[in-house]
Amino acid sequence: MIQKTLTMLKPDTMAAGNAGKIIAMLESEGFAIIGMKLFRLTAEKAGRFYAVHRERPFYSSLVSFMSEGPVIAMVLEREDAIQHLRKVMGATDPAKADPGTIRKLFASSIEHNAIHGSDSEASAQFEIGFFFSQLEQL
Ligand code: 3AN
Repeated sequence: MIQKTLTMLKPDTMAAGNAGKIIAMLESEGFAIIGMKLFRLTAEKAGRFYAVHRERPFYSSLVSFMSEGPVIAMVLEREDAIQHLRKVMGATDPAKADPGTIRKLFASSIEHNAIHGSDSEASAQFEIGFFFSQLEQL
């Protein structure tokens, strides 16, 4: 099934100058980029984006990390986009990520883990709508 998913290149990726390499990997995996924006999240907006993690011990640290520098958000389209992006990203903790995955190659810790990808149809819908209007997607 052709699906859309939301990815974000996190502030660690932008600071390290790895955005281009990660975008090239996503394109070579067959994802079409159908929406793209570069911006800096406010702490308030990062907090709303990660509201599902509100009760987790790492929430405030995550919110401050995600608002410390620019991010690139993209809407990606592909067969089985949600699951395939999760596979290409690798495990949340780069120490547990498979060789060749984005997080194995570019993440430095479980928090500074380079890239975000929606984890379900419901979260993809919420996250795409959070950043992109209908008019901003092909
Ligand atoms: P994923 O990004 O693989 O979907 P989630 O949804 O469990 O992982 O976590 C969202 C984000 O919260 C992660 N990308 C990571 O930046 C941060 N995070 C998750 N678990 C931890 C943790 N144990 N300590 C610090 N940060 C964490």
